Amino acid sequence: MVGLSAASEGSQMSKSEESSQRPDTPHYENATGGWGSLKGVSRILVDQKPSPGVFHTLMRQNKPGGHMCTSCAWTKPAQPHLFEFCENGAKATIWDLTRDRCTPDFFARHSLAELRGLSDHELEKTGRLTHPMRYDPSSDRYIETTWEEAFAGIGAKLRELDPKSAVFYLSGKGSLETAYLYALFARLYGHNNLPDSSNMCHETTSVALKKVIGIGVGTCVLSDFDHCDLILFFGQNTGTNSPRFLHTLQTAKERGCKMITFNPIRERGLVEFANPQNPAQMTVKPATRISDIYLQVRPGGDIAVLAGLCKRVLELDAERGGQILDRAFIEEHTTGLDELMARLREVSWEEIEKESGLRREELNEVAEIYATSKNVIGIYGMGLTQHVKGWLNLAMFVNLLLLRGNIGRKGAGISPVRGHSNVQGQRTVGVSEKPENVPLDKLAELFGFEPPQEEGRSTVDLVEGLLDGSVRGLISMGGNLARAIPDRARAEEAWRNLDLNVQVATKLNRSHLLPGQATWLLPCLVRAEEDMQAAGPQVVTMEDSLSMIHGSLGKREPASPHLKSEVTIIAGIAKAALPPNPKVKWDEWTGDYGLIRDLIEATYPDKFKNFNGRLFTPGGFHRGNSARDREWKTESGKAQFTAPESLTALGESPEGEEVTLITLRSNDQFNTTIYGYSDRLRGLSGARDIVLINPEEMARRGLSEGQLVTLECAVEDGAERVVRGLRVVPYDLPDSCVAAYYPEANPLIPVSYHDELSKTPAYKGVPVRIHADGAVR
Ligand SMILES: Nc1nc2c(c(=O)[nH]1)N[C@H]1C(S)=C(S)[C@@H](COP(=O)(O)OP(=O)(O)OC[C@H]3O[C@@H](n4cnc5c(=O)[nH]c(N)nc54)[C@H](O)[C@@H]3O)O[C@H]1N2
Ligand SMILES: Nc1nc2c(c(=O)[nH]1)N[C@H]1C(S)=C(S)[C@@H](COP(=O)(O)OP(=O)(O)OC[C@H]3O[C@@H](n4cnc5c(=O)[nH]c(N)nc54)[C@H](O)[C@@H]3O)O[C@H]1N2
Ligand SMILES: [Mo]
Repeated sequence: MVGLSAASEGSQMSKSEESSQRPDTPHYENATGGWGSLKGVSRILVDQKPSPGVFHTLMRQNKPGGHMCTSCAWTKPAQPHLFEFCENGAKATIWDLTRDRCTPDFFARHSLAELRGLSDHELEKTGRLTHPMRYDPSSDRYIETTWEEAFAGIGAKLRELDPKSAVFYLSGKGSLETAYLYALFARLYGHNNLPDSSNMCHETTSVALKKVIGIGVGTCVLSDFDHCDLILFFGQNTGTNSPRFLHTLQTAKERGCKMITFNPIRERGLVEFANPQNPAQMTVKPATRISDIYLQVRPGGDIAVLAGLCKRVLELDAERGGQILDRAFIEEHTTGLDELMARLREVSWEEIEKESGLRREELNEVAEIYATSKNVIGIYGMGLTQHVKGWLNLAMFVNLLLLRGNIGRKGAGISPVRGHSNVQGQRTVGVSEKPENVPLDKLAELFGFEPPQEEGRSTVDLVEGLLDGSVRGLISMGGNLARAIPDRARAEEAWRNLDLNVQVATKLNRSHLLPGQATWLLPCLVRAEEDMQAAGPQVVTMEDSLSMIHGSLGKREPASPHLKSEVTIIAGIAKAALPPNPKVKWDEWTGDYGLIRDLIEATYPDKFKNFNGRLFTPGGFHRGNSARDREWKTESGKAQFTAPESLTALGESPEGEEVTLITLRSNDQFNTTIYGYSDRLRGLSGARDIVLINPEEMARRGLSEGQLVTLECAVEDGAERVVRGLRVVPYDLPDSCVAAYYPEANPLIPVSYHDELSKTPAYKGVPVRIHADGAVR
């Protein structure tokens, strides 16, 4: 049952916060962090019964010489806290180290048809996968196999396929060593079909920031947060998705830095935070207020917000004798300001108010603060990237920062908060469908072959290829594509037509239950586990959100003696699929990952100088950032202002009966891994098949609390997209929008509905209609 959370710990919410939250809708009364986060961890400990020593393992998490958390990509500080892990990081590690096992015996007892009846939560709760398995169509079961058989079988199938019809997906947890070898394998085999989870996430960042500032990643480092006096925060839910970042925000706030947030939902972590590691804050001291101003922008309304802010900053500059813009910076480093100014003159405040859902006075107040702040950092997440004009959201954000020279100096910059723990790094070392982002000539020289030159498939292209039958083979290194992709219900049948489906995973998920002609399910180590190879225990590396590279050393005994590392699985398949090449030394490389790092250094000498010598640098080592140094690797050689062609990021604004759907993560999930059914920080618990709507919108549509409804996608392209049986929950959201959980709502997202430039699916802005259950078609 969905209900208000019955949290009983003393509420530390200030009066002003109480009055700005709709009192009649579910919400969390306590500060983020605090006792609630400790309870969240205890619950998962009871549920997963991890093997002994888990506390000792957690104490090594995110510390130099320890292992890096597999949850989010937030940076790991040089001086870690005593506990450098958060509620969700602890959940992720405990989930990996469960004592439950999903064994050959389990598979002997259950057909895949039966297993398809289990929920995402139940599937992963069966425990860690223990043996390599092959699908047997005659019994509809996975049966135990050997690694030798699996490698030989997969290699033989790959040799039969046209390389261009195969796709090698990588979910963002794989290490730099895994990513480098995987990308090399793909290119030796003959394609650039290398999507990773970034294609569903921050690909908008990779493309749009590259276009306007010449580099596809953020420009800030951790010390910038010690010098900023304003943080502008768009569409990122820190309390749930990168909780350790709250410590950074708290420190900045306590130093006097201001923070202004734009988000359709009042996310608790962005309202206030009590540090669970601070005994005083856990008992008597008030929680830290995080956002000074919190504006509930309409979904897709950020372009209008940023246009309004830029417009007002330009007006202020005119009113105050040219004192507001950083003219020297603009002159030397940028291009396109005149076009932007001309466009903004045409844009009316009425349009800005309509698209953003915010009042002119509210935006004027923010513009005044921005115009008088010295150093400003811009933060964003999926709320900006997952839209049809996501790229323009980012270009507009950059416009605002460029006006006052807030990129490329201490205490300022643009800082996307990345998702998976190494998703950014995978792109850095060559996992990309875009060959222009990869030094193919270097690869040719190092390994004596001709790398394929044509653009490969993104995740959206993969889904389209599944639907039209042009994708014949898939290797999925981690992840759960069958749930994470748009149009997942339409794609579900298509998985069965694949000639080859190879899934490398730690726990059972839906993607493993949709076998093709030949299907293998291969179990791998997790990061906290020891990876023993010929040269001894191996270190792997990852790059965090702030472009810092860290070594990670697992010490736990593996969940099963039959597990292999991702690196050795890639090498095993590659050896079986490819003709021998004296320059390609799979066995040597897998014996000592230091040799793979030497190859990474040889391929990317500027970013990875002395890679092996810097593995455990406290806080990681920075791989360099041209925009931070005010070197603009754009087409014009300058930072680019962009004149907005549209004031909404939505593909279609909702009309008549339609509303905009945003899809959300709860505090009790990591993407498609559902730990449980509590969304504590939103005051929701017990169910995920819900739809959130504001009380006035409910009244206008004659909907009542608890009523079952069907959502139907309003994009007209001949395909039916519906999700039935969602329970209506009144919630504090702007008008004309609804929210539902990801991945449950993914059948509603058309695969064609993606960011125009980067093809990131528009998971935060799809027009839908609401029908009383049974009323649709
Ligand atoms: N515990 C946990 N941690 C995670 C993950 C997880 O699932 N669970 N996932 C990881 C991954 S892969 C990623 S990419 C990140 C995702 O982390 P985030 O970037 O935080 O992504 P979301 O939670 O999808 O959505 C972020 C926020 O966008 C807001 N929003 C929606 N539409 C709009 C809009 O149009 N404008 C604005 N301004 N805001 C909007 C939503 O209300 C929500 O608060 O987190 C990573 N960390
Ligand atoms: N509607 C909607 N859809 C979305 C989003 C959204 O906001 N809304 N967000 C999108 C985003 S940002 C992302 S990143 C994608 C996520 O998409 P994916 O990265 O494809 O999905 P995950 O849920 O992270 O993958 C979970 C599975 O990974 C496997 N796994 C876990 N750890 C490891 C490991 O170390 N190695 C290997 N080989 N396997 C491992 C486990 O078996 C687990 O079941 O979803 C996207 N889909
Ligand atoms: Mo992501």
